[in-house]
Amino acid sequence: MGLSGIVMLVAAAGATMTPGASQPRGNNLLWNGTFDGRSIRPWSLAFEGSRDGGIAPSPGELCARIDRPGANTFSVALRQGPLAITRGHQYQVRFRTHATRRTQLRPKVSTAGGAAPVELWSAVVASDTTPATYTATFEGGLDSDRVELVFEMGGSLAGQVPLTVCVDDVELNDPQFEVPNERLHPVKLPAVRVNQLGYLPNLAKTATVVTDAAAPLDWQLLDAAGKVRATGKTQPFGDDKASGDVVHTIDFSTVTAAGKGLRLRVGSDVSDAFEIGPDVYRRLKYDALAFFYLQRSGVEIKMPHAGAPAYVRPAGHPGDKSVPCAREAGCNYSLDVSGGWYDAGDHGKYVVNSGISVWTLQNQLELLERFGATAADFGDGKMNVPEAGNGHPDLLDEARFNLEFMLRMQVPAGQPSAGMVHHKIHGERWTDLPTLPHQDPVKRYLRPVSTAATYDLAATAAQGARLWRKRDPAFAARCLAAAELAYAAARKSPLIRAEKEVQGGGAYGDGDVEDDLYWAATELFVTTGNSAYRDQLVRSRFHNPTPVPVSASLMGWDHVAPLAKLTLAVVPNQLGEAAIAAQRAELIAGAERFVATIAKRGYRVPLGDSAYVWGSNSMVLNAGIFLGAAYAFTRDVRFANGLVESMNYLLGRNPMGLSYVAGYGTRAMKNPHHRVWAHQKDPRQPEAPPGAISGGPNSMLQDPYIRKLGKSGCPAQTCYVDHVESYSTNEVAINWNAPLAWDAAILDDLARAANAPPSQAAAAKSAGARKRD
Ligand code: 9MR
Ligand code: 9MR
Repeated sequence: MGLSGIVMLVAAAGATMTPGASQPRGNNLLWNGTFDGRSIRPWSLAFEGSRDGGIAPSPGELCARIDRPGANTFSVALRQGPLAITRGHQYQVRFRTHATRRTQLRPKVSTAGGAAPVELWSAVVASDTTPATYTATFEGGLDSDRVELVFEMGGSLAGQVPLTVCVDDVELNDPQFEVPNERLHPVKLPAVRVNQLGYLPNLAKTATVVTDAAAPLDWQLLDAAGKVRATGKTQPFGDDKASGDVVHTIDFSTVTAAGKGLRLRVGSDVSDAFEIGPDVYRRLKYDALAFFYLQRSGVEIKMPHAGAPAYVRPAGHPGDKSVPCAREAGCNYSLDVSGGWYDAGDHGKYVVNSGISVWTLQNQLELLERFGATAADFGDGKMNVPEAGNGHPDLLDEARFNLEFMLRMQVPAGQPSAGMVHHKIHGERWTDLPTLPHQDPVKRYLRPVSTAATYDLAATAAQGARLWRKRDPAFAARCLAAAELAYAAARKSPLIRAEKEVQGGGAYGDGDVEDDLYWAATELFVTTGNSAYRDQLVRSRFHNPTPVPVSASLMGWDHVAPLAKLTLAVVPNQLGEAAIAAQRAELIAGAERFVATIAKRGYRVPLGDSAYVWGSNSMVLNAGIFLGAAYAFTRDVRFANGLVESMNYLLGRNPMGLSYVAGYGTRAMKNPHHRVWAHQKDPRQPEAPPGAISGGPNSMLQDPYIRKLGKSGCPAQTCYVDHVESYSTNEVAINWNAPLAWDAAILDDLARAANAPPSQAAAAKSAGARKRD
């Protein structure tokens, strides 16, 4: 099991535990120490081999049946973690135990993972047929949020097997532990989960009900007055691994009449209210973009563009007009890297993440212009931006605001790495929450150049060059020159990796730059028609994949091959009809896989059902881009419905019963990890603005706040908390809001009459929905 590393001791190991009655001292850090529910989560019980034992059914306690004790004491182990321990706090361990025959247990508190686990406390206690309560205290010897409590029961500890050992009422108490609010006030959710914003009349309408009923249940669709508008039967689905829920699904697609304040009822459970109507995504498609204005650096954020006075603020980081190289960057100039968007809840500006975000905004216009009916909705004067009235599409103006920042990150002529691009610019340490951008006291530096950042500037600027060619030829020429220079520089320095994580900024370490090269060559080819770029792109392993690799459907800041494919498939170019058709086919195959996955999930998401990554909501949104594009290429309504289902999940049809988009839905995200929208930490600051989307569930639980919530082993879709401190599950970011804008814009486009897909009623096999007059 690989646990034989060096164990450092920071407190007395083998300490004594007193049997006998005792009182809890302080608040309990542990979850489910009483083992009252159906599941032992967040505990886990492990044996050396899967046939060495198991859980012995015994309601209200945890009993381990040991058939074979294994070689080591830890060969049988019940554990809960990660837990957060604070140096100097006084901890008390309490639990009850009994066993079918005399045996021993070794409770222990130690850090988990890493090469050298640190043991904070342990003891060996006896257990037999007479239940006994044990108590011990110890002092927290270090600060760590990776600690676990383990009961070792194997190896030499075990008495004669087979035997059954039980524990119950397990507590790890700390008088100074601040019990998280989420724990003191758990939210009671409706069992019927819906898209809290609403549904488009001509597309699929589905919901999910949490119930362990075996047979189909009756559902009713209620209007705002409580009148039954439609009825039908649920479809039992069963255990849904990604959510941990047992569910049925509801299909009410045949209901096409518009209405507001609608609810779905199953038994006595009633869903949150929602709407059916063609305008459901009308406002969201703009609010998702308004996020970018609020993230602007270097300019005053003013009304009316700020949306509400609470978001008005002075220009952030005026010092970005002259930022020196960090020592590690190996240069000695300062650059004007002002402007651009702040990446996320932090005030770093990162070229790699800028690349995909700018591209997504620009691609939204490219796709709508060619396949949609609503490109003009993002034209001049249509968005709430200061550039409205300048004669150019507002969407391009917003993208340009960051593109211009990216251009400034390029190493100037005359320097040794001229043409390369600095990976990022950020402070030398993290600032506190909240910190207003104009009050940030931390020194900021240009970090070293990287090949990935250089290709990503090349790609995005090449795309910008074709979009601005007729609109602003001088700017277009500047973009193209920068792109070609960057491309050439990166070809000469193909292996400059991003530096590893340093204080005060995200890493955005992109291990493989082959996809970035493919993307840059592709954008340059589509913009210029130059055969040298074509020769490069067709050579890429990402261009002609055999067999269809994940790269076809995996899209993110470090997986940019799909961006190239989307460009080839959307923007007219000279690659040749057959080759373009092949790229479309690959994107469509990716979308087909998402459609197939959706059908296998209780909450109908296009994601796997085990681990969800940091920013998982963007995986859903980027799957939406595949689905939306596949619909544009094929007009096959299954793809449009796949996009709808993806959005349903994000807008409330999920096990958290939460809309991850602020301002949209009855229970919407409010408290993102953000240095301005930190209302939860400082009531003078605003909550998240409408249209900002959270990164969402992250199975790795990579921040201390979520680690206090007893979430270890959480079903993927529940590894989340709407709390300002939870930066690994509840931050916002430009590369997450960009696909939200894209998806919402395409959905709104689908809803417009001129472009409406065939009626859902004809396309879908209805699951028992029956309309009433
Ligand atoms: O606030 C930072 C957030 O924007 C990043 O996504 C995250 C991971 O890089 O780091 C956050 O900063 C935390 C830092 O990593 C550790 N100390 C606490 C910081 C919270 O503000
Ligand atoms: O989105 C990024 C995610 O894929 C990484 O796993 C995570 C940790 O490196 O960082 C995320 O990006 C953050 C960045 O490093 C700093 N600004 C906030 C970003 C979103 O949390």
